[in-house]
Amino acid sequence: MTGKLLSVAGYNAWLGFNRVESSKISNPYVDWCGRIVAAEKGEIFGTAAAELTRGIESLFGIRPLTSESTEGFRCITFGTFEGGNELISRTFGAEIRSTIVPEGYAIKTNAADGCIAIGASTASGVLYGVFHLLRLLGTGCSVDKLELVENPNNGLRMINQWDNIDGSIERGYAGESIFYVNNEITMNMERVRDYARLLASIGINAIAINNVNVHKYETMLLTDKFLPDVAKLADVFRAYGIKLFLSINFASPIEIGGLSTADPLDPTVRNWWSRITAKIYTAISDFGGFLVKADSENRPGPFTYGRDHADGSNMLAEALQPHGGIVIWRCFVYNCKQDWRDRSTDRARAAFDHFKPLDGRFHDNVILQIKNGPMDFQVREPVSPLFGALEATNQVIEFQITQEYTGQQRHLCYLVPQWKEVLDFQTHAKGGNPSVKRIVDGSVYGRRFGGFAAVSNIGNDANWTGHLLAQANLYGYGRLAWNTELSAEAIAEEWVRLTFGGDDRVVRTIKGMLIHSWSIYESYTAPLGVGWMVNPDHHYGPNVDGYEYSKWGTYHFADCRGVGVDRTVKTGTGYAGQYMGDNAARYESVENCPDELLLFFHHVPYTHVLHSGVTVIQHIYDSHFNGVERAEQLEETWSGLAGIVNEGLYEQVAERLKEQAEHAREWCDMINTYFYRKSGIADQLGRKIYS
Ligand code: GCV
Repeated sequence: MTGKLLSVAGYNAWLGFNRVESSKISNPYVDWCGRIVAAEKGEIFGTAAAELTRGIESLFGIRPLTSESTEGFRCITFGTFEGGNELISRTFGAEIRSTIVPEGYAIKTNAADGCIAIGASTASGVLYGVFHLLRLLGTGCSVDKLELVENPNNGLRMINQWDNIDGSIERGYAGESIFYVNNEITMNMERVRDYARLLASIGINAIAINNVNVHKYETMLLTDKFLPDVAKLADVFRAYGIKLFLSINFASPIEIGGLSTADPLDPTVRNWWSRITAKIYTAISDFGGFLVKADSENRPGPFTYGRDHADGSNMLAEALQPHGGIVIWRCFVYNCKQDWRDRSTDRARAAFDHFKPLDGRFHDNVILQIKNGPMDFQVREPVSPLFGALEATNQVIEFQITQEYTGQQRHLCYLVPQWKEVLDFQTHAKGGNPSVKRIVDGSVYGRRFGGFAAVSNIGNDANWTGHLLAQANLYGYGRLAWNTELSAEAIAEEWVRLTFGGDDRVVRTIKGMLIHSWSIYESYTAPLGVGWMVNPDHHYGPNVDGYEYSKWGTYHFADCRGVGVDRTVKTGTGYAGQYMGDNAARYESVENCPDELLLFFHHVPYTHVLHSGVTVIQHIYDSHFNGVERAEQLEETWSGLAGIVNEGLYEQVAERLKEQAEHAREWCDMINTYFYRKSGIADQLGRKIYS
């Protein structure tokens, strides 16, 4: 199957390494690439050699010789500092070695010894270095004078699969699961391996392979029925330096253990978890640990027993601790039955209200996983106020690569600019101004664990992500998790070059489309921080009052007088007060609140004048009409690449952009009509808003 897929445009993603025309090959390139010198044995070293060989073959059409010495020829060599490779020892002195953390690496062109050397202190570091060199070769960089050191900013760089064992994927928009089919683990390990390659090439080092909503049957993944096959998946990922985690059901002791309770303080429950955990480690000696969604959206959790989230997570942490495992516990906890007529309760407050009081009570091997915003991966939300507020707790930030609320991979929405904004947000924590990225990497509070997690956007579609350009989000997530200083533009450019080749016009055009796409999508779907105007359950398409948890009300509170949610301390839900220092003051004030979040924090009349100089209602009309025009332009811009980019790739994108433009018109009609009816105020420019 994979053989067939390999020929499908997009399957190789950014690892396709388009052939460099022979006339363009400079001799030094081929000189360096004719030989690989590597002496160390081990699975990940084998992966590194295979990837380097495959990349070079694909780029230059030559198969490098692999040997343990140079035999007088130029070569690429890799190895660990202590691994006995003389070229590595000669190239990297003690000073460089001391700057490299376990997964980091150094690459240097050593002219004297005739090698390009990749040195690291671990096999994983070597593999990441090999992928870096391939990236340089694939984007046409000179390798004659390389001298670089790379260390990851984040220790944990994780992917969460929301795959169900029946083969479906919750919020998946690119086909079915590559892990499960018909209530079994797939035996198509080739496809899983190809996914592992993609992930390792962007620095991912952990994966949870099943949905956080663990239903009864999925609970069985912890049992003998499935563990041997789970272990096979772990084997595939191990060869790429990726640890496997399982999402668990908090009520497992009842569901599969035959106990009458899952109370985390009950000794029989604690023993049960210790036993089952030990069994998992017998099957998978380097098992990563558990990912947990508890007391959220009808999932069981410690609240049933009058316990809190520290009690729940610490119980699991104790079971994992002897084996070196960790618990990743999600903070997505809110009352989904909330009555929106009661304006004093606010879903946005929930994560902070639940977890801030528990700061300091979590074991050392518990990590809290916090969604980037207080709600749920909307097109625009403020940053979660928990970042910076938790001083004595390990934490990772959770992003959603799968585009649940951002166009479901039918619309183009490059999310890296959004993630950059979140990561660069200044928290005012610790009496200073550390950004979110420095909180989640663990450096501000000196935490043991930190990093990124994100919900994957892949499925078994031949091009992995449905919308080909959505591959840029997966690529960008990994690159950013590794290096939070990379710009959204630099990541986009790298991805375009690797995927489509180096033609300047192609690079400029696609990069431009990616960079503007979030703002385009926002402009016709989510004005001024209002989200949730989507159809219930599947969350695709416009429906202003449609969201299923808007019990008896809406998430935007539009009425004839105005729109927006009052989240101020003075007159609203008090959410603005969860921020620190100037942030709290800025959001509290209707004058100082940034336009793009105004309706998230304030209920204002339609005639309220924004910093931009136009009224709220006029902004809603303008942004929707402009959004449609810009979506149409995307289609037009792409058509300029017909005959220039690979036809298979071209067609896939053209079809999606056509749908996007049509659909943007529907959004525009629905939203503008709704607000015209509510406000009774017509568009000042006389455009037709009532169709
Ligand atoms: C996995 C949102 C999604 C759910 C998802 C949940 C979560 O509510 O709509 O499908 O469940 O987030 O993050 O747990």
